[in-house]
Amino acid sequence: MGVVNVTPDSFSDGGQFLDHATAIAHGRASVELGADWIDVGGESTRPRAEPVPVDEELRRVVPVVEALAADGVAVSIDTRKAAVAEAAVAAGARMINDVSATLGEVAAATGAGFVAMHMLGDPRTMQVDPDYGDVVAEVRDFLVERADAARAAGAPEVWIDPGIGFGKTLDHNLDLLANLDALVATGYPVLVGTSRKSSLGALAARADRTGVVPPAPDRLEGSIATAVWSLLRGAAMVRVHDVAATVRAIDIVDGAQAAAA
Ligand code: PMM
Repeated sequence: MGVVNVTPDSFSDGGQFLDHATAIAHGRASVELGADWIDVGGESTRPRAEPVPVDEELRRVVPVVEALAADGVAVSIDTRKAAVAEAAVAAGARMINDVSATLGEVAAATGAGFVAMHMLGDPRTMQVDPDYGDVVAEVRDFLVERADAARAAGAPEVWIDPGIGFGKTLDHNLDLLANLDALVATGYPVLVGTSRKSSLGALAARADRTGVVPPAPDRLEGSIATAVWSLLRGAAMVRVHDVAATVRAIDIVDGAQAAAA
C-alpha cells in the first residue's frame, strides 16, 4: 500500500503532495512501481497534530481519490471522519482506513472495506506517556472487538492494524512487531505501517552509533527492514512511502524463499 498524503504537515512527506496534480501523479507512479493499493489521506495524524476541518479535508482528498479511482486504482481513504469516508467512497475509494477504528458502520453502509487501526487516545495527546499492562494483548483485544463489530454490521472486508507509533513507545512498537503472530492468529488480515516512523529514527541513531536521528525521508533501511519483517511474520500488507525500494526488497526475499522451498 503506497501512501499519498495530501497534507501540508505530515511528518513523513508533509507538503510534498498538497497540490492535487502532484498527488495524483505520485499515486499513479506508485502503482507503476508495484503498489496494489493507494492510501489517500488529507489529515495528518502525527503526534500533536491539530484536527483538520471537514471541508478542508474533503477539498484535499476527493479530487485525488476520483482521479485515481477513474484509472482503476484500488484506493483507500485514510480518514477518521464519516463524511470524508462517505464522499471518498462515492468518488471511488474501495476501503476506509480509519486510525480511530470508529467507522465500521460507515464501511458497512457504503460497502467499502474497513481497516481498524489501534491508537491510544488521539494524535494531540497519544505520545504523552503511553502506558499498557500487556501491549500486545490490549491492542489485539481492542482490534478484534472493533473488527467483529464492523463485520457484524456488514462491512465486506475487514483488516486490523496495530498502529505502530500511535500512542506507543519504542518498546511498545518493538513488542508489537515481535508478536505480530498474535494479530495474525485472529484470522483478520493484518496491515502494518512502520514507514519512516520516529521509532525507526531512534533505532537508526542507535545502530550507526553517532546518536544522530535521521529525518523521516532518510529512514529507508528501517522502513524496509520492518516491512519485510512484518510480511515474513504474516502481515498481509504493509503501508509504505518508498514503494519502489520496498517492492524490490520483497521480491528479493520472495526469490530466496522460493529457492529454499
Ligand atoms: N500511519 C499513519 C497514517 N495512517 N494508517 C494505518 N492503517 N496504519 C498506519 O500505521 C498509519 C496510517 C501515519 O503515517 P503518515 O503520516 O506517514 O501517513
